[in-house]
Amino acid sequence: MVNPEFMRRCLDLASRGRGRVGNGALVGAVFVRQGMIIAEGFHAAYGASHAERALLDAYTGEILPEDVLYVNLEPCCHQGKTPPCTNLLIEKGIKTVVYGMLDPDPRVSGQGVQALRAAGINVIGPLERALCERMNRGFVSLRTKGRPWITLKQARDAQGAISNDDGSFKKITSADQDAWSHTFLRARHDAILVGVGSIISDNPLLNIRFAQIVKFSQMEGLNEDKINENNFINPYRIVLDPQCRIPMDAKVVTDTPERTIICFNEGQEQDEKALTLGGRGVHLVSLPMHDDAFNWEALWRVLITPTATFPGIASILVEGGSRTWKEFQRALLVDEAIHLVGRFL
Ligand code: AOF
Ligand code: ZN
Repeated sequence: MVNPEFMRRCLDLASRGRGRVGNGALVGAVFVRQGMIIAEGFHAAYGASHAERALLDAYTGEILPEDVLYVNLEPCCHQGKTPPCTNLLIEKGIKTVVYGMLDPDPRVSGQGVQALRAAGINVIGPLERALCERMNRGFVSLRTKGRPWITLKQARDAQGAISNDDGSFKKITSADQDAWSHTFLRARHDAILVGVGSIISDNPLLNIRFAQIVKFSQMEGLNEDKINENNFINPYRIVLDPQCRIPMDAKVVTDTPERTIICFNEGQEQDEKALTLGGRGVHLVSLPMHDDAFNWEALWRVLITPTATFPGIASILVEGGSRTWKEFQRALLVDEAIHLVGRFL
């Protein structure tokens, strides 16, 4: 009676919110009648309608007793930035709901399913739970650990070197590996984090220019005019720079500076350089340090808390260099580590 294909379609739709939902969940929903999808919706941006509401705002047709709503996250039952989805589903007369995973948010966590069942709705799930949890690993990490999901990415040549002997930049990965890591690593995290040493030696752009992502418009033959050309958002860049050493002409503070977050030791706020960077739109975060390391808890608080100009983040790709990797490993802050081995000699 249930079809996992429909849950996977929910996940496809959910992924369209990547980079936009901030500290919220990636959620897609489909409405199925007689084995065919007749309406779709997704959580498009921080503060926007939840997936179920987006779907039901767009679908104004009849709702029949045999229709089934699929959604990859348990429908919420709390008043947040938007009203509870459970009330909406009940009011609309939907009789069957299939969900992918329970919502780890303590305001929901099972109570959404309970509310639907109490109203006589047939609730089925979890379905494709592992895939659903993988898609929302950042959101789950925020709600259960109070910090973003952290992936460590390291690139080394065949001998294990990460730079030339004098510490200068060495191109390690091939074009294919770059395309892969932009597509599957960078484009799937909300932020890319590096130490200022990497900025000084490599002057990287830290964006997803090599990502091989099919535009939604190409996938579905939609009218290009209706598609915002910013379908794919570059991740934020986070630079750990205790003493504010970043060069003023570094690419990360000249190209889209509003996508860059610089973290420095407390007391640098009035530094002339910091003020200039702030004037360009760079986000500045001053943090307490202990033993040469940032107070991570203080950093997480800033990064997961939305403001008027920043929706919060749920996942970080740590790209280096070696000192930064070591700090994350020492602080037990690694959820996943990816090793790319370059073929150049
Ligand atoms: C759903 N469908 O599409 C999403 C849900 O501040 P709010 O109102 O956006 O609420 C955020 C919480 O709502 C979030 O922590 C999660 O529990 C749920 N997100 N729920 O039914 C959705 N995005
Ligand atoms: Zn909701």
